[in-house]
Amino acid sequence: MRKSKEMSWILRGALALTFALAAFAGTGAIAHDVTKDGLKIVHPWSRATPGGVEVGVGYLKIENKGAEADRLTGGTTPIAKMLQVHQMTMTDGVMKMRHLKDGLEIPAGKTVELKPGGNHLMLMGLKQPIVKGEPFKAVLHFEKAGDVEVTFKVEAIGAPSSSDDAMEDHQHDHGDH
Ligand SMILES: [Cu+2]
Repeated sequence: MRKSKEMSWILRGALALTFALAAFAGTGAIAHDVTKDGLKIVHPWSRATPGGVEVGVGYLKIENKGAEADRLTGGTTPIAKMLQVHQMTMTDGVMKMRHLKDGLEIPAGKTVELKPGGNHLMLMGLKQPIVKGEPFKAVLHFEKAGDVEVTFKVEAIGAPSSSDDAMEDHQHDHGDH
């Protein structure tokens, strides 16, 4: 009798754990693509920052399915003082970044990718560290489409890439970039 009662508690425990894991997996895979006025913002992601660092990065893909070009001019986020669009260029082996004050063109029918080693969003004056696994919100400003609210998924410090698919999430903690 006593033994079967124990068994039933173990089963209940296992069942509760299964549900908890299912719920966790549900929130872990962030389906956070946003579409507005023909612009599709695909998988915004960022990297965790070491303590004391005041800048962070943001990457995403923008698909312009509309008939007109638009421009990504910048944005805002509660976690930093500024969110700017930066261009990355390589001149004689020296990497330089430049604030694109007039924004980045998103041509009609084209996909523009902001990615490591290329154009990116720069968060300046971080008010708090960016923490792996803790998404943050931001509003992107487009010349024509206006404000678009997005959520950035946060990968490890130095992560070279990111994926929406939890099964393909590998650990990249070696910090080279
Ligand atoms: Cu930058």
